[in-house]
Amino acid sequence: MKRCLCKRLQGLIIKPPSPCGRVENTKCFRGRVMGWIKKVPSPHFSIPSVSKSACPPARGGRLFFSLLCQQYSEQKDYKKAFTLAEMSMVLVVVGLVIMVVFPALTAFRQSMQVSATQSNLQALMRATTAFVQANGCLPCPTPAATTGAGFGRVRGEAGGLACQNNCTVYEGIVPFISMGLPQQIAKDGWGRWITMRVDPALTINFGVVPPTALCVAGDTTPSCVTGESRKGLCQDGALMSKVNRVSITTAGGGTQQAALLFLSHGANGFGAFKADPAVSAGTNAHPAFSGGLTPCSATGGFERCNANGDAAFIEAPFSNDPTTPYDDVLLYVGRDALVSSLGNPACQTSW
Ligand SMILES: [Ca+2]
Ligand SMILES: [Ca+2]
Repeated sequence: MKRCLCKRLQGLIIKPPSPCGRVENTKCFRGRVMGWIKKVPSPHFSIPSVSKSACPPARGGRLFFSLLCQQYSEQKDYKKAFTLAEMSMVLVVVGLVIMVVFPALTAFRQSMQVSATQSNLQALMRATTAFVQANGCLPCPTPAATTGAGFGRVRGEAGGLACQNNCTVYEGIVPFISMGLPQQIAKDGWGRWITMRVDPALTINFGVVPPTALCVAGDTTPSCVTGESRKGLCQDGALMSKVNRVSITTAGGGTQQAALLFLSHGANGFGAFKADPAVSAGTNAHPAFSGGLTPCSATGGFERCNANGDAAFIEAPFSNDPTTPYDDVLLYVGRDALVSSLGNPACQTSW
């Protein structure tokens, strides 16, 4: 209200035919009466000296209101500045807010990344089950060094079959295109490729699930042994190859075998493939670990064990020990659990 009143009053005061402009005219009034009222100018507002001869005649009461308005404006300008004490208090408050909010935001973001990772791992497992049901084999991983149109497809082949009885690699990135998935599902919550490992014996085409006839000469071997009623995934475990069969050892616990494993290398990303279809082959192998990390052994260096390319993996509790950290996230399934998920418990045998 006060400011509005001032503007209106100034509008009445500053009128032609003064030879000065609007602002200069106000300064003229101010300069003329400064001596009359003995008022000391604000140090925050410089008032130029004005010759009384250059100023128009004063207009009584309007001059008084003009001075009030200008002083009010000076006070407003003064209040816009902060003192050192005020700035210190603001900085302290901002610091406290950051101390409280930033850790909470960081924890929330990490929680979301872990949740996204687990969600993607579950989605991959469900998609694999559907792939097996539709094609009769586990999908072979895409070699991490694949480039071009084969990237994201089984065996890294653009025009290949779903089941070709032999994988080019047993460990690689998820063939998300062949599995009908968007690319982001093949990555974890930190944006890195999820590693996929399969049992080679279960990537062989075993046809219909469950089998409906005896194996005969000419059927695919070794998934089908002549005379055997069980084929492929349903084959007698004693007749199946155990070469490169996936095993997972729980730190301080036992070891179990798996048909399939998906592995996120966690927040630190140690060992994650750096696959990129745009780069040349040979540059996408498991990246080197940072120096000083404990080598893979039965007692430590478990993340190295999960990125050394062999079929043995370790599942351990979280650790932020700088020499032997562990934040990997694993999801795996045994053969019997897989065939059960397909609705074929009759396929279960010793394995
Ligand atoms: Ca890790
Ligand atoms: Ca390994």
